[in-house]
Amino acid sequence: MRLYDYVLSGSSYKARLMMALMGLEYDSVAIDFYPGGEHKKPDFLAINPAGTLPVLVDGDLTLCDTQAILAYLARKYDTSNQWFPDDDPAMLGRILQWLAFAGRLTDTAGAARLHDMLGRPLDVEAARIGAHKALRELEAHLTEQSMRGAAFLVGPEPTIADIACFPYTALSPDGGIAHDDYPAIRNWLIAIRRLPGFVEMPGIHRLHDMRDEEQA
Ligand SMILES: N[C@@H](CCC(=O)N[C@@H](CS)C(=O)NCC(=O)O)C(=O)O
Repeated sequence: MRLYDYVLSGSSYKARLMMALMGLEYDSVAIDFYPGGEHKKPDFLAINPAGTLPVLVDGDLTLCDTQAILAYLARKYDTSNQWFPDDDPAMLGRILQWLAFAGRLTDTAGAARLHDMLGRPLDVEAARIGAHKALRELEAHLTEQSMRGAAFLVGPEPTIADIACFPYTALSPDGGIAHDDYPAIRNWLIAIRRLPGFVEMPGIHRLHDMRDEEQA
């Protein structure tokens, strides 16, 4: 498999994280998103006319939407049927709902981050208001989940819904959107960072549980 990738892209990181958690090998093709703007140049537009990252190529298949990439990887390569279960219509519906919600996070928190980090023109206050509205919804849902004893978005195990929503939630302080008012979100971010196989990106570090080492 080949992933067209940019190290600071939260969307590309969703695909990298999913493949790491599933133990999948792939080749990364680094695209000079900034400052080169390579994703808007003809060679890349021939691969993805939308000019967005990431793009996954697996044999004859080219996928250009991040959430579609997560769904494909899980259905094709997840032998445990954990990441995108295929036997429960209600769970399918809930997961798809969170994949759509992930798009809202990209368009609000992700956009504010591009504004603050790369100087993208944007009504950044409107983006931050939209991001906080989304995070309040996420906080309320995760609070209910934790009362049910579920650490993740749709149940006790993580699914592609968590992977889709994780990066732009975790990175939102880069766009001026703090996590202070969202304790359930902070716990969820920790639960994901604790998953076996978790990989970092700049701005999202692995959770190093020092207590065991300190006691040793
Ligand atoms: N709906 C797309 C959006 C992905 C997206 O926004 N990717 C960003 C990088 S994180 C991008 O390529 N944006 C193009 C740009 O801002 O020029 C998806 O989920 O795949």
